[in-house]
Formats: sequence, structure tokens, C-alpha cells
Amino acid sequence: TQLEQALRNAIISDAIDVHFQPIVSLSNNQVVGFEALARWNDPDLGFVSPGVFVPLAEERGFIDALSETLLRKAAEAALSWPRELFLSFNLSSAQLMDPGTSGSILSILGRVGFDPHRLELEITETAVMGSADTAHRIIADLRAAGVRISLDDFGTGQSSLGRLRDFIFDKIKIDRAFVSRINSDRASEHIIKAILAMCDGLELEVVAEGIEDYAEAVQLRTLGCGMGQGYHFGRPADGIATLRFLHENY
Ligand code: G
Ligand code: G
Ligand code: MN
Ligand code: NA
Repeated sequence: TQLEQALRNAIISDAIDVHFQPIVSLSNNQVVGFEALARWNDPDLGFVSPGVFVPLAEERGFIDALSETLLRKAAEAALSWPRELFLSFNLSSAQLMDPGTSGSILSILGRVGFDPHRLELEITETAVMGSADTAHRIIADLRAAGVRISLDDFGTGQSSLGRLRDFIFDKIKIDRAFVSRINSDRASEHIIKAILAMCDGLELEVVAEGIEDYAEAVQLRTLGCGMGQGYHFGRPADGIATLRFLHENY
């Protein structure tokens, strides 16, 4: 298809960019890290969402090429940040089925000179279930090298609490579906309280995603949520804007 051909060309010509969205500590609003988000603005097709081109790349077998370029760019950009903030990077389910993934990630970090302890990888539960043995081995290899693992979109889709007993995660990201209702719907507030209590017991860090206003930030901080992310703190921005943001915020 036209889209597939355009995506191939974009990968080859290095036209897919990476943007960064801040993740803050809710106790003091300090930036603690950034999530890398792929951005593709094609001259003919216009802006294409990663929600579209990432699944296409997976389907057509070029997710590895795409992801390697994005991780390299993201890690290189993170090296220019004025502080040693963490970099959070999304892994797709196809990558967790490929035994070469851990080696390829660690070799990129080595070449760029990026400390694995500063990297977090965001994965979804569905991705871990896809090919459980391979996924667990990849995760174990990465964690042994110091990389941390976040469970993305927690509370949606096929999440099952049983997965948390495997102790393969360092952090939980509460899906914005709960966060956006925290001040209008008692059920969402109770669910978030329960997630926070559970993560406290399991010694998991927590990020609330999709915080869009001050009231949500205050409520989550009051409930004891450690970290937050969302338009209230900053939208995803390119590398240069991110550097400017960091210099203005310290
Ligand atoms: O940035 P946006 O909200 O449009 O992202 C849409 C989806 O694309 C999200 O689920 C996000 O996790 C995913 N995504 C964004 N960048 C990447 C990437 O570099 N790799 C992978 N695998 N997924 C990404
Ligand atoms: O699936 P994942 O959690 O990786 O998706 C992250 C996506 O959420 C990013 O693509 C980003 O554009 C989007 N996002 C980040 N903050 C907000 C927010 O405050 N509100 C909304 N609606 N989307 C957000
Ligand atoms: Mn994510
Ligand atoms: Na999410």
C-alpha cells in the first residue's frame, strides 16, 4: 500500500522523529524523566499517528528497524539533557516475541554511551502474554543490565492482577481513563486508591497518566501517587523544545 511504502521510505531516510513528554514528581512538580513518543510528519500524507504506523511496522516486519532508530535518537537526545533524568521508551508486543530484542537494545545503549539504569521500557500486559517465555527472558536480561520495566496502560484491556505476581515490573502507569474521571466519578477514585495501596505493598512505583488540570494533579498527590504525566505538566515536544523546557524549569 501507499502508506506502507511511505513508512519504509521514512524509516530508511530517518524521517521519523522522536518527541518527549515530561514525567514529574507530584510532591514537588520536579521533572524526573521523559517518555519518548514517535512522531512522523510525512510531506505527502501529513501527520501519521504512531497508533497507526507502529502496528503497521509490526505487521510488515520492520518494527525492529524503526524501534532501533527511535531508541538511538531518544538516547542521544537524553545525553544532552542538563540532568540525569530517566528516559521511558515504548516497546511493542512484536519486540517481546523476538529473542534478539534485549541484545539489540543493550548494544544500542552501549554504542550511544547511555547508562541502562536511566532507561525504562514501557510494555503492556497483552504484550507479555503474547509469547510468555520469550518475553520473560527478554525482560530478565534487560533488568539484569539495569533497565527498568513499566507496565503501561494499567487498568485497561486485558490487564490481570495475576501478572503482578511475576515481579517483572518496577513501575505501573495508571491509564488516563481513570485519571480523567478522578474528580467526577467516585468509582474511579476508589479504583485509583486501590491501585496505589496495592503498588505500595508490592513496592512498585506509580505514574498517573493523562493529568490535564491542576485539580487532578492535586487529588492524585493527596492520594499519595508518586508521579504524574499529562498535558497539565507538558505536551510531547521535540528535542530542542525539550531542552528549552529543561533550562527554563531549573
Ligand atoms: O503519542 P500518541 O498518544 O499518539 O501515541 C499513540 C500510541 O503509540 C501510544 O500507545 C504509544 O504508546 C505508541 N507509541 C508512541 N511512540 C512509540 C514508539 O516509539 N514505539 C512504540 N512501540 N509505540 C509507540
Ligand atoms: O499508550 P501510551 O500510554 O504510551 O500513550 C501515551 C499517549 O498519551 C501519548 O501519545 C500522548 O500523546 C498521550 N497523552 C499524553 N498526555 C496526555 C493527556 O494529558 N491527555 C491526553 N488525552 N492524551 C495524552
Ligand atoms: Mn507509554
Ligand atoms: Na498508557
